[in-house]
Amino acid sequence: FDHTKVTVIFVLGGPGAGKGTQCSLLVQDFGFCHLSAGDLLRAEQHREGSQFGTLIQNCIKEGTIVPMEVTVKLLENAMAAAIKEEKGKDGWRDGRGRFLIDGFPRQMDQAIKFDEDVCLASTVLFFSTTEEVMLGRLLERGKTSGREDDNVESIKKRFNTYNQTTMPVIKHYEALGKVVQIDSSETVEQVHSHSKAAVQKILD
Ligand code: UP5
Ligand code: MG
Repeated sequence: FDHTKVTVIFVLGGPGAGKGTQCSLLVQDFGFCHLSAGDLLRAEQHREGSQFGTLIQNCIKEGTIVPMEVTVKLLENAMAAAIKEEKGKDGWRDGRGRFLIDGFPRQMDQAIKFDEDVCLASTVLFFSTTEEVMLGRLLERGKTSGREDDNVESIKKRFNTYNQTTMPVIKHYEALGKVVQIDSSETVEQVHSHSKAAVQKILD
């Protein structure tokens, strides 16, 4: 696809910060195509004939990062498919495709590869709150989510990877002046009103 004809916003923040929840609301406001790297990996894990099923399952349970080639390829394919489908529809406005890329990049090598091979993101929406809040939300969700990583052991490992590996990515984009930080400790509606205003500013 034509890389100059897409607007990409990365959505980052710790496990359970509310990335997916806020992305869904922003899709309703602005008609983005929302791609969650974690959701794409979980779909690939369960796809019949995938050679990466076991690898992905192990990484997700251990809270470690799946090798970047796998994730970048899944995102690139999903973007190309969306562009093919969406032209003329909501995610496609003024000749541009708009993407919210949720939960990616979470390691520096992924960020560099995506920048080089796919396109540059215009902004990073960074949802931040405390580990206490995130833990509470994930344990609550774990009662019904069926996610293999919504248990205390996996959550602690996810926090660790987030602090060690993903925070440096956020710092990198911060140095480039691309980060908009939003406190996601408040209610879904309150966080949404801040997110909506921030995205409106980006698109203006
Ligand atoms: N909730 C949300 N907002 C709330 C609010 N304001 N007040 C009260 N409750 C709120 O929300 C989590 C829960 O909290 C929900 O029950 C929600 O209702 C409630 P959600 O919006 O789902 O939060 P999110 O930030 O999306 O949390 P998620 O668990 O999806 O974050 P992770 O970043 O941990 O998960 P992800 O799916 O992105 O990645 C999973 C794994 O995949 C990673 O650990 C890694 O192993 C792998 N991965 C890679 O290897 N590479 C990648 O590039 C991406 C992922
Ligand atoms: Mg999510």
